[in-house]
Amino acid sequence: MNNTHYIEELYRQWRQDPAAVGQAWDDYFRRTASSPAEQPPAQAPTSNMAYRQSRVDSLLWAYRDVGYLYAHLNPLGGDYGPTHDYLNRTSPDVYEKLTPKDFGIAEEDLDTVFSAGRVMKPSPAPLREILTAFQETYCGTIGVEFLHIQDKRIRRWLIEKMESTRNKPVLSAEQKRIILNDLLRTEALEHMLHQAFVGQKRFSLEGSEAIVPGLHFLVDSAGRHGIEDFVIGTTHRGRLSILNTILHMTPEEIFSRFEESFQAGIHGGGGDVKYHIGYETDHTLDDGGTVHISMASNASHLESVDPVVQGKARAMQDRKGDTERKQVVPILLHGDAAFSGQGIVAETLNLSSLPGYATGGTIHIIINNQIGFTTPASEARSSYFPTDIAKALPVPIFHVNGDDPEALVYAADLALQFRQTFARDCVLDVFCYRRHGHNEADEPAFTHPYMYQIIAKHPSVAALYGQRCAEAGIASKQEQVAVTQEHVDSLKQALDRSREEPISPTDATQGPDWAPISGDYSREAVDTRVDQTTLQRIGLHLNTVPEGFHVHRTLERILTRKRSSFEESAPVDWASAEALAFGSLLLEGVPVRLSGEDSVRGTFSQRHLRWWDTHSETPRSCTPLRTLAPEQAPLWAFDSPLSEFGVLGFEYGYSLVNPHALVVWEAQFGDFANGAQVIIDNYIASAECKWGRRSGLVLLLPHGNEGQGPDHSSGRLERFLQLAARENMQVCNLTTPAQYFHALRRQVKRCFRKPLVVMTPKSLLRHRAAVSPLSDFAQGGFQEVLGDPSNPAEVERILVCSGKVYYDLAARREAEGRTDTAIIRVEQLYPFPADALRACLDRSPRVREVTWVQDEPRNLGAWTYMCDGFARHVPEIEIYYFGREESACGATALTKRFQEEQRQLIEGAFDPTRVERRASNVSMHQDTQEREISA
Ligand SMILES: Cc1ncc(C[n+]2csc(CCOP(=O)(O)OP(=O)(O)O)c2C)c(N)n1
Ligand SMILES: [Mg+2]
Repeated sequence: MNNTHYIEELYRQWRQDPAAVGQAWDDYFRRTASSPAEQPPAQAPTSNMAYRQSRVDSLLWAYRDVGYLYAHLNPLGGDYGPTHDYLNRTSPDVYEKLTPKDFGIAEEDLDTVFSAGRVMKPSPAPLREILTAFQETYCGTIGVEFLHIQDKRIRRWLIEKMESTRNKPVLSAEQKRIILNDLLRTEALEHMLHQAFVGQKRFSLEGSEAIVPGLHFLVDSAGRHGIEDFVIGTTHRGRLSILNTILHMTPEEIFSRFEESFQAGIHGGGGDVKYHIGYETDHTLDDGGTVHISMASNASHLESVDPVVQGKARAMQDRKGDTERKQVVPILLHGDAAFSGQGIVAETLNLSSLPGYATGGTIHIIINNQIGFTTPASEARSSYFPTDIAKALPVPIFHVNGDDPEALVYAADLALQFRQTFARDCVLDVFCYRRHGHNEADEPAFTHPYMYQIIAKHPSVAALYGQRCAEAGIASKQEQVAVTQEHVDSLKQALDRSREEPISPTDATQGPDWAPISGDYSREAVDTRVDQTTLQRIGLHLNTVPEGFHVHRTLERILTRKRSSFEESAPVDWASAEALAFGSLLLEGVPVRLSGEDSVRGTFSQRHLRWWDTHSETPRSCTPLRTLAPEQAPLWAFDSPLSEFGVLGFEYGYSLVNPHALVVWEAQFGDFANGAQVIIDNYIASAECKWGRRSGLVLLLPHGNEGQGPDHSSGRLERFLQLAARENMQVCNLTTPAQYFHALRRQVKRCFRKPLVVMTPKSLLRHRAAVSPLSDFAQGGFQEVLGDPSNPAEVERILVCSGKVYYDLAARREAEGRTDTAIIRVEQLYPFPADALRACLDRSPRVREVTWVQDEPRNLGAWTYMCDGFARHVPEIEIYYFGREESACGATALTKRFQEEQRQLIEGAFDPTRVERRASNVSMHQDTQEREISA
């Protein structure tokens, strides 16, 4: 069969069934729409055409698959290791090569006409032309990884977008001038800071300045995409330039921060370094509209702000009712070393599409300067690119040469389109370099002389782009010099002005929602009561299974029991108290958000916020707290992924934006909260002091030495108490359901917000005595200290304790029929309840000493804190310790040993001879001889 016959035959088949001839010929025949014999292609295919087209198809697919390996990504070029093997670990031969020969395509076929697929133009066309098009698309200054995406709709969408544009921007002269101006302006600012504040840390953006026009075009496109808010989280690198160019912080303010010439004592705390500060602005768009841009304050701990930004964005979306999550867009900037090195990145990526945490997609921008402080890429990661971790998600990764700002502008736009279309993250890996050392006092040539020789000779991003613009007639060299001079002059004037009249830091506000609740900590009581009828109504609703719904038999028994106890106004247990707090708040219009590992059911099967129908053949559930009343506030309750750092960071971020919701994070066991220690130390405890950021977040940490071993016994109360200062948060160890109820309600009823850390019970969830009469919910309120009703005239000794040990002590006292010992419970440990304690102790004026009893080992729990607290706040009372000896692991896992320890603890507490009287509240160091119980 000759060529014409071959095509005629295909054409005949196509007329009968277009699908029979394959995509390429289908396209071709559709376009020619008449007999190919009448309009033969320039070069007709030869006899084994179908096979050869399949080889071409394979080669073209390989471009899509691994084209990025051959893209021109590294601005430092071949001299500094070829892009495709810059890790220098393996021979380039291990990667698929994109040569026709490697795909069994003969040299002569370069001029044969083949199909290039549905999208790419020209097609059909000589292979030579097709390959040029693919080379441009996949191996230019953008390399894209997208074939790890399983969803064929996403793949098709990307192919369509990329092949129809050849991954090239179409920018007007005006747009190019904007890019140039951004680069010149950024360079001028960086140089000015360098000269004016020699050696001061600013973490220069030089080498990665393309980030600025990239971000600029991104925020400028807000109107087109219906975006109202961008929430940015960024790193140290280039933050000051970004603050100036994108968030419009004036140079005067930036300079004043370097001079530290403003009034000291921000937020009553020490403030923070300038490259951690948050800021916000209303950015004006071309059409006259505005987009709000906020940058989150962040701790030095790289990437720790990632989940915080997600939480903020989610809360903003919830506040706006942005259910499609298209109006609020998070942008995260990362360093290359941090992105691949910090586990929180993976945790945050994993949140991205979960029902409780999705934000509709984040634009990730990696400033891939090929180094982390002194550590080269080859020692920073085991993956090829720093972004490989993101391939866990079905999202594209665009690697972009940072010397081509137009490519970044294009890729950023595509990323945003992708995000708005698929509600997924998108990753931009900006391949660049770091012109100077890690910071301005750092010498990079100690460790990277070779790299820095290349960098020294490498023209700046602005210089290279300026050259391009000059050649294209966009802006002449002279014009560029004039623009730079203008920037420099205006910066000089700003510097002079800032020296004459320093600008105090104008940190971002927390938003108008905070206005009514921006008071300082106060002990003033708030009304947290709920009338008994409402409580009963809530209680009955929450324990009534809807008609036709079948809950698990065990749950049914529990619900029946609880229902009748509400009917009879019987005492209420812990889980019901929590449900009453949630339910009453929801009815009062306060949204409640609870998340934690297995929190919806409850780790201890105590909560059951959502019921599942055991008879239904398809999953069917109901959440009674959502159906209390039509006008109630929303309940958002989610089982979190198995993450502490990420999820707590998220909930913290959420609480920053929505102070009118009760936002609660629960650890599975309190012990696991230490996986989120960075969020606890560097945000929850210190954000107000550093950045004036307030939060009413609640942490529930199941706590108690109950024989479950070292890692299931402690919410690490001592750590929170050590972090407590200047009324930065509230730390509670509660013992009654009513106290818990009032503490939760108090949290959103006050005119201020402070984080609330609650050590929550485990065995007390089902302890007969750990119940509260319904009247305690309808009357009174939270009490910092629970006194003892014993007859003061009989009291000879006072035990002070906190948490579950109270019930053990009380049971022993009752068993012994003792009336000479009072037991006082400290429910709120911080802020220190000096007045409440004194009021309880003063009931027994004869007793001027107390014994602190705790079930945590001596080095843990509240002992050292209480010892110091008594000395400082209640010096008239001596306090002694009785409890376990110190322990390096916190708790025993051996049941018998635990029981023996516990027996000694409870018996010994009532034996005054066991407690040696020493002035232990004067100094812990003096009383190491003190007798303690020994296990
Ligand atoms: C969790 C954490 N560990 C260590 C540091 C100290 N540190 C600050 S910047 C930096 C290097 C970061 O490298 P990279 O992420 O590539 O960003 P670059 O500075 O290159 O822009 C290190 C180790 C830190 N800030 N946070
Ligand atoms: Mg780096």
